[in-house]
Formats: sequence, structure tokens, C-alpha cells
Amino acid sequence: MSEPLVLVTNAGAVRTLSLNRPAALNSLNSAMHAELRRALDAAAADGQVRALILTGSGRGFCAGQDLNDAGMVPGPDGRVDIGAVIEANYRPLALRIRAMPVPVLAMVNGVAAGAGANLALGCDMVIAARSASFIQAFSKIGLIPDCGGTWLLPRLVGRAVALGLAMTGDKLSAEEAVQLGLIWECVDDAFLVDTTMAMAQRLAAMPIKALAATRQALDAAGQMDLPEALSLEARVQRELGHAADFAEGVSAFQNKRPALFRDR
Ligand code: T3D
Repeated sequence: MSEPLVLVTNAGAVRTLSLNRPAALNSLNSAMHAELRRALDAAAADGQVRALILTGSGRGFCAGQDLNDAGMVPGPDGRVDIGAVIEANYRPLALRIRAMPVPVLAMVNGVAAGAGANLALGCDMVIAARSASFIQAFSKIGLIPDCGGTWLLPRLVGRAVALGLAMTGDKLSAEEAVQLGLIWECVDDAFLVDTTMAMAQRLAAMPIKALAATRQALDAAGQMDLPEALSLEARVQRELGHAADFAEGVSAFQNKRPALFRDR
């Protein structure tokens, strides 16, 4: 039997998905996309899962599109329809990550290039090994950033830096990525797993319904003026204020006890 293209492991309420084509730096082919979609859907549907970690097997995180995938072979007219690949694979991937009902952490263990970089950057929190790197490799093969990169990069680091990264395709070290505000944290390689797992466990114990709503509200507010954003905040707070986690959080505070959050 062939190896799964996405390894799934659980540690308490934290599920880890590991992209698993290490010999090709976990570059994404159509089969891996399909497995990843299934794994994300399964995690979203499983009430036991309260945080998700996305990482790579071997020395890389993900080198983006598998440039040897059958989908890349030119059709009879001699042209490859990359737009179709984006619609079929990258659009659903980027949207799924952004719609997960639980916090999603990218544990970047090595190089994250092309769509692999933007897959990581689309997660809620990115923790990278000091030896990891981020490369907007698209310009080197005549493409633009995808997997949400055109939307994510200027929001994360501003237009000037986003354009610099995207146009040069230069490798950014994990430390530089932290300095630019592109990612949350960079740690020595030996501490990557423990640090990321500790953060995932910490988030899993929080009111995750509110954490997911925080992501949605921040994303939505980026397109709004202040009055609209305030209306959005009122709508979301009204809903969360009726949820059990809010009652639990307030009760725990008043009674000076740890809260036990269960909403999802
Ligand atoms: O359909 C579409 O195209 C639309 C979607 C586009 C989205 C994209 O992601 S476009 C960008 C695609 N990715 C790239 O252009 C990155 C290509 N890879 C690299 O530039 C380098 O491999 C890295 C900088 C990422 C790492 O360099 P290094 O020196 O650490 O490793 P390496 O020796 O280059 O790679 C190791 C192996 O992985 C090697 O295989 P081999 O020779 O040992 O059998 C290499 O061919 C393979 N590999 C790396 N990246 C890819 C890949 N194989 C297929 N596709 C890859 N993207």
C-alpha cells in the first residue's frame, strides 16, 4: 500500500496534518490536494479537534505546486491551463484554511516556497524553525503569487515589502520573516515541535468559537470603514454573548476558577 500523502496524528485536542512527499519537499500534486481537503474537512467536522497544526515531513515544509505533476503537462493545444489548477486546488485549499472552526497553526519546519509559503501564511499563527525560509518563488517561473498570496502579503507586510518579496522571489529567513511581521515566531529547530504544540494546546483550551470569529472579523474588517466594522463587532459580540463560552468565562472569572470552554 502506498504511503498517505497527508499524515494525521492527534495529541489530545490538537490534530496535526503533515504533508508527506518529503523527497519532493512536499510539493503539492493533485492527489495531495485531494487528501489535504479531506483531512481538513474531517478535522472541521470532528468535535474533539480544537486546534490544528499544519506541517511538512522531512526537511521541507512545502515547495508549492509540484512542477512535475500530470496537471502541469500541456494539453493538445500545447498550453497548460494553470487557472484551472488554481480553481480546482488552490482556491478550495485557501478558503478551507480560512474557514476552519478551530485555530490553525503552521509549523514551518523547512523551506516554504511558492504556494507552500502562502499556504503557511494563510494560517492563523505561523511558527517557524530558525533554519526555515519563505520564498515567493512565482516570479522566477513567470507567475504571480497565488494560494491567496496577492491578498495576504500586502495585508501582512504592506505593499512595498509585499511587492519586493513577490518581484524578487528572494529567500527570506525565518528570523527576517519575524522582523517583517510576516510570521508570529521563530524558534531554534530543536524546540519547534514543543513550542508549536504548546501554543496549539493553549489555544485549544481557549474559547475557540471566539477565536475563529476573531479571524473572520479581522479578515472582513479589512474591507470595511470604521462604522461598518463597528456594526460587524456588534453583530458578532451579540452572537458570542449568547454562547455558553461567554457565560463560562464570566462565571470562571467571578468565581476565581479556571474556565472550561466547550463551544466550537
Ligand atoms: O499549476 C500551477 O503551477 C499553479 C500553481 C502554482 C503555485 C506554485 O507554487 S508556483 C511555484 C512552484 N514552486 C517552485 O517554483 C519552487 C521550486 N523549488 C525550488 O526552487 C527549490 O527546490 C527550493 C528553493 C524550494 C529548495 O531548494 P533545495 O536546494 O533545498 O532543494 P532541491 O534540491 O531544489 O529540491 C529537492 C528535491 O525536491 C528535488 O528533487 P530531486 O532532484 O532530489 O529528485 C527537487 O526537484 C524537488 N522539488 C523541489 N521543489 C519542487 C520539487 N519537485 C517538484 N515540484 C516542486 N515545486
